[in-house]
Amino acid sequence: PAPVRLADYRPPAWLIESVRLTFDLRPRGTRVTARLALRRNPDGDGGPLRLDGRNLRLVAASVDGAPVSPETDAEGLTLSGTASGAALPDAFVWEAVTEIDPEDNKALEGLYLSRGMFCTQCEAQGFRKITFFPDRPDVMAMYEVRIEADAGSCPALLSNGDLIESGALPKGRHYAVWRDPHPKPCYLFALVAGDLRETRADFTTVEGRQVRLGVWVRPGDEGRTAYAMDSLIRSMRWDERAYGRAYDLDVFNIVAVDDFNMGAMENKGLNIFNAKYVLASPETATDADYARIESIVAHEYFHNWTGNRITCRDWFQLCLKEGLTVFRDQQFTADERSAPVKRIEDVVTLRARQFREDGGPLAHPVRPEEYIEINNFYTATIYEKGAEVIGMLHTLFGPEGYRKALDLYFERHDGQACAIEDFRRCFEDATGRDLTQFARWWSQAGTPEVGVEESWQEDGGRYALIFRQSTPPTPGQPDKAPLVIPVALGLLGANGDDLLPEGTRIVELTEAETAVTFEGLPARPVPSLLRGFSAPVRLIRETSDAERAFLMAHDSDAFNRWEAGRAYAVDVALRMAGGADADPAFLDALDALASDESLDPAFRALALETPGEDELARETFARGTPADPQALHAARDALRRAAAGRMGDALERLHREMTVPGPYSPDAAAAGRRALRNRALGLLVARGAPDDLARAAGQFERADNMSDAFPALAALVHADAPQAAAALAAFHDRWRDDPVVMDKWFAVQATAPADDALGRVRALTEHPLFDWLNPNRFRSLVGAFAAGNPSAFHAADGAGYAFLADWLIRLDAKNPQTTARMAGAFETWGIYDAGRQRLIRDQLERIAAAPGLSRDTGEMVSRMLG
Ligand code: HT7
Ligand code: ZN
Repeated sequence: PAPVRLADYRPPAWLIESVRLTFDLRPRGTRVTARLALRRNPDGDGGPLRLDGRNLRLVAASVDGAPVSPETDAEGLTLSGTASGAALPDAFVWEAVTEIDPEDNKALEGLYLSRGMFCTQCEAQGFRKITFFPDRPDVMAMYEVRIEADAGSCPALLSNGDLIESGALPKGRHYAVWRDPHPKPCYLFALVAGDLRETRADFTTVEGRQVRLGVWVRPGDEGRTAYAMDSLIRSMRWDERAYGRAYDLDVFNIVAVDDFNMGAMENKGLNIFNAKYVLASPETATDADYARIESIVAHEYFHNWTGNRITCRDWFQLCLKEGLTVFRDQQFTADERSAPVKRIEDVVTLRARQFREDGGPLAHPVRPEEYIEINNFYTATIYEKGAEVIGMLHTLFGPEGYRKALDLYFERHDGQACAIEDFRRCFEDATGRDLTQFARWWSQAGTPEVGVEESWQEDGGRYALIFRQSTPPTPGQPDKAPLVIPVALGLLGANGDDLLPEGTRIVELTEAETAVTFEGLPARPVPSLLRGFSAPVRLIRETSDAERAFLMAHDSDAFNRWEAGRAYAVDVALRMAGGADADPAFLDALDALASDESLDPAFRALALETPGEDELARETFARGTPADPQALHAARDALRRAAAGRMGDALERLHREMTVPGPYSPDAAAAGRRALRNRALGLLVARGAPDDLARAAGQFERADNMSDAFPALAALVHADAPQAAAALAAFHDRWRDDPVVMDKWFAVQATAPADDALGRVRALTEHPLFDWLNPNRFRSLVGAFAAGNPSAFHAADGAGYAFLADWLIRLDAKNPQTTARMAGAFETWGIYDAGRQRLIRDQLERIAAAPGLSRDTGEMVSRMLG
């Protein structure tokens, strides 16, 4: 298929004033009547009416009431004139009846059935699977939606906006009519119909609007909605306070759905969520689950202004809504919980997902310039690097400058479909600064590298830092230009005090080489660079173990304190993979940090986290050697054993003392204590003495909440402890009817690095609860194995690769979106030895040759093959 290009953007030929949809819902033959009031766009090209449509059966069509027979093809229809052969008038009413089959829709795009519940997913281009329509985000219209369904199986009928009418119909059916007064693109349309129970709350906005909030779930799940509702209310208040943005409808509904390709969807007034990101109770959800629910609820709510009120002109502008909204949800979590802990977590994710993507064959700019399938561009680069770009604007202009620019953006562009240039201009107009060079962050792919050299002259206390930036070539972009890189830095004296009067200074790198000089320092300082990870770059600097230990102990910037420990841990693990012993000085420094009671337990838990095998593999490659997954796995294990051996007493104490009295609460302080306690448990189990295993088994047995139970189960299973089988059986027996919890059961086994790991995973694919058409379940087994069990997935005989490829080929025929996303497990093929590279490429070629391969997976595979 030919790519769609940003350079080819043209305004729509036709605009839509209003949309009236009627759904006659039936599992096997839903009829959709669409009435569109169309008007020629004076800025358009004057062409015929082209409507997108896929997998639709056109039953009838008319123009101003007169039947027409437009030409249809696989991608839609074209209407050149009226039934009488006359040219189309400049404004007319198009009406079409189409028939679709929700039950057969396993791609989960458009209208589909999820365990008897009708549900839609229209972003990015799912609306064209519901009716013929100009399916592009710059066509915005007001919607009125009438839903008719069986009253017994579908008592709840929901759509966007406000409910204006409902009632009974003959033959046990009923109807509801919803009207959304805000013009929106069709990707924000939503409909849900099913047997759902509502948890209600009332919210009064700062502007005095009374809003009815609802969280809708399956009967039986009502007891698990409280945290999502609480998160929603806190998000609404926060957006009023932090951005001056209030909610704008009388209803806001969230619905939990079992079958869902992604996390959640911000449809106007009717957010649809993967059930996994709504449902939580102390017994079923871990602290990490609670935190994830909070941030996803916030993210989707924040889209109401950044995405819905101001939307994207075209899909190349996706980062305009996603990067900005991720940045906003990160700010929210930082405010609600701990800012340094949140920053560390975000950087861990950024490196694990985005740096990985940026360093491989799937690298692309934050604003891509072409795509074959837009669903393949809901990536870490668009989301996470997109958020980093906004974060750098926040750093460069400070909170006041940032807020002024955002206020201007909302004022100037409310109700519009915008491009990155519109957003950038708001910053330029609000601050007076030209952002031409900064804009390269949106157009240039790849992770910039910043090399640092130092010089020191005793005489005059003169210290200089020379920064050299470069960005490696990426597919389609061999040459890169210098970026604007804000580097937050501090200088530490011998006793650990900050030497700069302002503590942290922001230095802007704009050239390939930038020198910064400091005068009058009492002694050679220790630099603390890129504080708070002020830019998404790889910092490259010769440093010593002693300096890292010093920063771990003294840096006033919490992020860099953690960063020094992480970089030191990576070095030690890689030296161990090369045959060295664990460095005792590192273990001492780690012990000191983990035992420092002046520090937040959540921070200490992060400091105790061992770098992952994928991180170690990519770092090995960055240092010039192909990664050996089994050697890295062994080295990581050895490091954990050594840490547990050295820190045993401290870890036992942490495990004993970091308990949380009273009933379970998901608040950040309690979660932080549990995180530290569980980190200690994990290391103790790595030590592997019978007492250590018994400690984990005891925690599992006594646990009255999932945050205690699951880490204990994971420790036992991953250590292949004798107690693991009984614990897995008990967990299975208790939770077999609960899909969200059972996903954990599959995932914990899929990620266990046993010798026969693949055999165990294969056996689990035969388990009666392995429903491969459910994306959560598929991800929890096949996806978790490929992404979370590196030593088994990268087995030298290639069996792990063949297993994944088999499943991707099978799933692709049903659900291309989830398949294409998971194919990214192969994206790091270039960091391994020639043998593994060959084996991976063989599987990619096998997938590419599969008959009927989807456009989604085809694009991913061909980009990976290069
Ligand atoms: N804007 C949404 C992204 C999305 C999506 C969600 C569910 C299923 C398919 C989807 N395609 C795109 C989610 C978000 O970023 O908030
Ligand atoms: Zn989003």
